[in-house]
Amino acid sequence: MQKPFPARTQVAIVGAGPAGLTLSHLLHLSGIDSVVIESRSREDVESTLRAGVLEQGTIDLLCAIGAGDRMLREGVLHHGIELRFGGRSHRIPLSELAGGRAIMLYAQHEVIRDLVRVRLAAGGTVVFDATQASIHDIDGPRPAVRFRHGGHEHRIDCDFVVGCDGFHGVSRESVPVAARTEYTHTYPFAWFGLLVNAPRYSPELIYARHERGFSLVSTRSESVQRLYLQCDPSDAVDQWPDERIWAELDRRLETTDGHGLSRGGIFQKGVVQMRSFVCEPMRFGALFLAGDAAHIVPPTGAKGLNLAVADVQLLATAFAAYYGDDDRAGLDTYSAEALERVWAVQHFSWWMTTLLHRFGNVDPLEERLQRAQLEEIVASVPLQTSLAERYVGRPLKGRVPRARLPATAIALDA
Ligand code: RFL
Ligand code: PHB
Repeated sequence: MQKPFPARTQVAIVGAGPAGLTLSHLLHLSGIDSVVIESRSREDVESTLRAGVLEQGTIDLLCAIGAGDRMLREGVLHHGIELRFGGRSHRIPLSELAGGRAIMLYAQHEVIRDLVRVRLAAGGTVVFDATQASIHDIDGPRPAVRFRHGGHEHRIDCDFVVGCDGFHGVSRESVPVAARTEYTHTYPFAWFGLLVNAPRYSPELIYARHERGFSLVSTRSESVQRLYLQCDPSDAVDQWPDERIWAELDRRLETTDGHGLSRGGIFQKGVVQMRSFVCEPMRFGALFLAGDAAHIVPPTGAKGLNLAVADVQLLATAFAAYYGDDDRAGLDTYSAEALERVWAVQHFSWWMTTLLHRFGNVDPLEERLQRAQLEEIVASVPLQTSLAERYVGRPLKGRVPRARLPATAIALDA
């Protein structure tokens, strides 16, 4: 049953993805009211398959705000990744090179389920099935969000609106075209993603570069595995019958010692487009943008969700200073500070993508250069350290209003 929602709140948040839900809970822990307005149903939001890799900063934040218990029980901490090319695998020891920091394999929809549960248990208001949201008066005295719910029109007045409604949401479009600059790049390839009923293929993620294209071996649990392979952006799911998928993965993941993937039952298939996108600035008047609403990265670096969480932690800290101490500085610098991380992560995601994928009509020179770069990385501790530090992610900026003590990689591992 939908909880009745107020006619006024301090911060109206559009979108109940990782950004919107985390922000709402961070604000609650600082004593700030918010309402989250979500166009889809709770069931839909809690079952959409997307990310799998959480950075150390995201792990710590989820634990600190009281949304990490199930993740600690069911997620799996990883301390390294494999780069595979030329028929050989090379381990990058992430934790060893990045000061003990690690990554967690835990599905995004499980993070969402945990955040929704924590929000509702704390008395938070998340309005699911709220359609036709529109944002009003963001450069005037009465900012508001309007939407339809239960057959009626509603309006929630607020001090600020935060657009956490993803790449296709309404928030970014509410900023006048002349007031924003958008940078975009669409890659000439996509990922074909699948879920397979099979035991774990590998103790750590495998990022494989091959003349036939990129592939990635990831995991969801002991019995469900997540695999991706580079495909054409125009490919339809039915162009990839199971036999073609397995044959392609066998070739792309082949090692000189003949290690192959055991066949499992494929129960989910989908094509993921690859794009780099940034909208600047991330604030216009009373409207702030966070997460995919402001930026998109190709998934090779496993960064989108983590970047969304980094944005909202920064923003929640700024709201806490504003409401607690009447200090506007954090709100005024939010866009510039967030964009600094955004561009660094954009660069890493683009770099990982260009390092590992096959581009259109392969230029033999480019292919040799790609191989040379990979060989250099696996032979150089400083280059691996740079990769490891960027892969596990920088510490998050801002204060976390703690619901409980954060778990560190070291404590988690004990
Ligand atoms: P989301 O998750 O898109 O949530 C936006 C929410 O807003 C709602 N919405 C609206 N609500 C009200 N009114 C409207 N007009 C609305 N329009 C939209 C939507 O229904 C939705 O619930 O954005 P957010 O919160 O910024 O989070 C971003 C992440 O979801 C995204 O960056 C990641 O999934 C990216 N990503 C990965 N990120 C990682 O950090 N690690 C990974 O391992 C990783 N793997 C991936 C990924 C994304 C993938 N795909 C499918 C693009 C793997 C894949 C395959
Ligand atoms: C995933 O498990 O879905 C996953 C892992 C690593 C990536 C992207 C996605 O780089």
